[in-house]
Amino acid sequence: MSKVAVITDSTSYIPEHIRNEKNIVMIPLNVVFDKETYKEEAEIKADDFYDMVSKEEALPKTSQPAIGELVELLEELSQNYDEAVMITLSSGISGTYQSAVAAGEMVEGIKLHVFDSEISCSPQAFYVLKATELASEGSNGYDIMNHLLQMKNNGVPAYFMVDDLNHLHRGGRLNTAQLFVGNLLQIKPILHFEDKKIVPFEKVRTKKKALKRIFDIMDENVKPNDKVKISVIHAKREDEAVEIADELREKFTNADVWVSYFGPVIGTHLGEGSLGITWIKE
Ligand code: MYR
Repeated sequence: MSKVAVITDSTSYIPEHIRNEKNIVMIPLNVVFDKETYKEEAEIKADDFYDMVSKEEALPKTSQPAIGELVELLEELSQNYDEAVMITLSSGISGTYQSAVAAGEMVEGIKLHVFDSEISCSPQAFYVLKATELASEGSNGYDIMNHLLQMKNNGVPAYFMVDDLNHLHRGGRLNTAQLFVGNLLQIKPILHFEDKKIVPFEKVRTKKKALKRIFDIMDENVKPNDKVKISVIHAKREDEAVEIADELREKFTNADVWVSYFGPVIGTHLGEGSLGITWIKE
C-alpha cells in the first residue's frame, strides 16, 4: 500500500491543532512588510498582521514559498512516504502551484501530485480534509487526485466581498476596469472565482444586500436538511462572522458550520473587513 502525505499551503488556514491531529503538512506563503519577511501562520498570525497593517506606513506584499523550501520539504517527506498530494491556492493568483510542480520534478523517491484548488482559504481546506480522509483510508495519490477533481467538477461555491477594492487592484488581482466600475458606482460587488481568477459575480450596493443575495444562492443550492459543510470567512470581523454562522446553523440543521479567517497573505490582498461564505455538500 502506498503511503501518501497530504500537503497544503498556508492559505487554506486550517488551524494548527487540526493539522497536527490529521497529519497535514503545511508550507507557508510569506508576507513582507518593508524589508521584513514573515512566514504566515508560523511567524505571523492574522490578529498581529491586521494590527501591524493599521500601524505600519508601508503596505504589505506577499510571496509564494521558495522552490528550495518545497524541495527540502519533499526530500524530508521522501524518507517516510511514497507519494504526496499537495493542494495549492489557485494558480491564477499565485505562482505556488507552478513552483510545487517544478519542485516535484526535482526530487526523487517521492511522487508528488499537485492539485490546483483554483481558489483559496476554506474551499481549499475542503479539498485538503477530503484528501486526508482518503489517504488515511489507504487511497493512493492517483485516486485522491481523481476524487478531488470530481469534487471540483461538482462545484465548491464561494462568494466574498471586500470593503475596499483597491487592495485587490494594487496587488494585481483585479483589473483596472473592474476597479473603476466598482469605485465609480460605489458598489460592493460580490466576488468569486472564474477560470482561476477573481471576477465580480454581481454588483450590489451594500454588504447587507450582498449577504442576502449569497443566502438566496445558498437556498437555491442547499436544502434545509442537506448534509453540508459551510464556512464563514472574515478579515478581523469575528463577531459578524459568528452571527452569520449562527443564522446559517438555524437555517441548515444538518450543516457543519465553521468560522474561519482570511490570514495575512490573503488579508494583504482583500483588506480588513472582508467576508466570505463557501459550502460543500457531503
Ligand atoms: C502570492 O504572493 O503568491 C500570494 C497571492 C495571493 C493572492 C490572493 C488574492 C485574494 C484571494 C481571495 C480568496 C477568497 C476565497 C474565498
